[in-house]
Amino acid sequence: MRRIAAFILSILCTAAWSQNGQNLGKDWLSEHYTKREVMIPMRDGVRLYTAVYEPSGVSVKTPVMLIRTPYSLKPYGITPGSPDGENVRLPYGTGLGSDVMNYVADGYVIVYQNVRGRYLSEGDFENIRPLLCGEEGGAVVKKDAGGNVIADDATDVYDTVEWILANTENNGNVGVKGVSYPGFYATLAILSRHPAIKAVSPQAPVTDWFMGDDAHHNGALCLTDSYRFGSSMYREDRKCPSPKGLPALFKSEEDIYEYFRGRSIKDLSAFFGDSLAFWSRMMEHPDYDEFWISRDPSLHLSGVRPAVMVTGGFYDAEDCYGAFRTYEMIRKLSPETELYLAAGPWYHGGWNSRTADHIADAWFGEASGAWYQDNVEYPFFRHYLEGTCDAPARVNVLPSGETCPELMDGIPSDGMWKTYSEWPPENAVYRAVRLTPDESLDCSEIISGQEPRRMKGSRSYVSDPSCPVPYMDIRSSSRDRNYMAADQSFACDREDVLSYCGPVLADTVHVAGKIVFSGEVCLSSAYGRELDGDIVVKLIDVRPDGYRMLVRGDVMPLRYRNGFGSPEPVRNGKYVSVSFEMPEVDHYFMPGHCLMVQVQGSWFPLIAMNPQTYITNQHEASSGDYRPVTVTVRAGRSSVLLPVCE
Ligand code: PG9
Repeated sequence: MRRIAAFILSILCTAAWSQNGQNLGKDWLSEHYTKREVMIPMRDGVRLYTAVYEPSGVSVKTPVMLIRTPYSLKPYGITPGSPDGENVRLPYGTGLGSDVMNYVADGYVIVYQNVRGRYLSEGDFENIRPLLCGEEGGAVVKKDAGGNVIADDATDVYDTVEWILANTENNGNVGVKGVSYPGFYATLAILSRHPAIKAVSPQAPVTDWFMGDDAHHNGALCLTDSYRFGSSMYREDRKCPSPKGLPALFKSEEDIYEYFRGRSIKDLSAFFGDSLAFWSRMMEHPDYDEFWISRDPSLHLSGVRPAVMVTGGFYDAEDCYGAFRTYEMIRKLSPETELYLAAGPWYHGGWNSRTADHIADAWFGEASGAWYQDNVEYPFFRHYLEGTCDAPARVNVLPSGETCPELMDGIPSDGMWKTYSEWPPENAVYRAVRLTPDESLDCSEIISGQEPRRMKGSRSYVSDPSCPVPYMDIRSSSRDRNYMAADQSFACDREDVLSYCGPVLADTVHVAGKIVFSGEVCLSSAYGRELDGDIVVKLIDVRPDGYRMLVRGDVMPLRYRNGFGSPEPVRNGKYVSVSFEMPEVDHYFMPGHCLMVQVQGSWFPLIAMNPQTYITNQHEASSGDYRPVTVTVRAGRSSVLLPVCE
């Protein structure tokens, strides 16, 4: 019923001029839009390449939708240094993403801009540039001690919005959105504090590359992503503006498991030499220090004036962390903000696909991206930029659940999307599933009537750097995003993976919120007193068809058990306590399924292999430092804490 109402609402909200954003063709675009390419001057004189798509023949002034990106905006119709381009009729290469078509249909001014230092934009690119202009944003032009004008990714937004307001027909209201790295720049748009920016949607935003996005998880290096994709994305060494990007420094079509196995980070770094400055800086900052803290924009999200809709995917292999971190920090630092969350069982950017309906062999019932675009994001921006349409619910979540294609009707009976009053849901209560001295998982806190077990003992595995646990059961030359919901059966057969399986569920167990591991582990080795190791914990949904679906997994280096900025060795043979959080889920463990937990010492080469002997800077470990350790997990005192919705 709710969906029918939402559909009717979306029809009623549609202005006469608009039409279903998805039915726009090249003829319509050519008749209704022109494109011009301009170089917009920033306060320090640097000019940024900007593609401006403007409606023609509209009688009303419409809002602006701004997207800022480090990625290509080809086709580029102007050359470096040339004067601004002429107004040309579409479909000159269009370049309008499918995710803006609802706004195009309503005649918005659509603006795409390359950030400073990328492609035809002038200036120097800096990865996740710290906020330099201060908490008050870009309203005041400031100078540094040397008398140089201070410009950053927030002041660039401020100057760009000033230009747009003065040089296009618009209603004075600006929306900003972006996925991934463009999501980072959407967050910086909030921090520009420009008063015309009324609504912002950071989507899977790059937020903290040490704690959980792209480059590291809890300080453990995401090897394949950083080394492979980073060898192009991290580059900051271009000589001049160009319509072409810088090529990747690392190219290999070899299977990544075999390529990286046995290679120390020191050896891998030697391949780059000084050619990849950001990689070198990462290697010089192995722990959570000012280098990383200064690059987390979420720390500045107080006094947020625009409405904000954070969008994220539970199965996003790149910036799942960034979405929920951004939402959490605005809730904490800026409680007065009109804050929204949209989340679903999506891969990275999956909500922008109108047809995607699964990841790996986990199905989520329908092409949820279409529903999200038309009934969640679109009303959000229209409400705040046009003053029409009711705003969507504050929290819009599509849970994952029964995921066997042939059992699609197993999706939670109370409908697909849930509009909680807050996130995490207020009725979620943490319950422990406890690791036992055998292969069972004690779920007595969750399953009524089951008696808790008295427990002693432990289980052990040998974590051997020469034969690390694969993150996925495939051979591939790149990291496969499907790992986030892949079948973990391959790991069940390994002796260096501890699997704990609970009883078959008679009732649904609904888990919504962060997953927490808390345990006691002991490392022992013949190779020295001071050790280190990674604990990888995976929460798994065992389906009746035998598919062991990963619901959430993450890694925690034991060196950071007492603080990410204060690494400590683990004494050989001594138990230590370790607790860590894993990003939010919303998952229904259906009747007939089982809860499973796996614990292992590597997740390779998604995550770099820990040398397992303690090195002050683990990235400087030589091949001889990589040694096997025996990991013992104490039963009874090691648990996974689940936020169970009662
Ligand atoms: N978040 C993605 C990424 C950026 C930079 C390095 C690695 C990954 C992305 O923006 O696509």
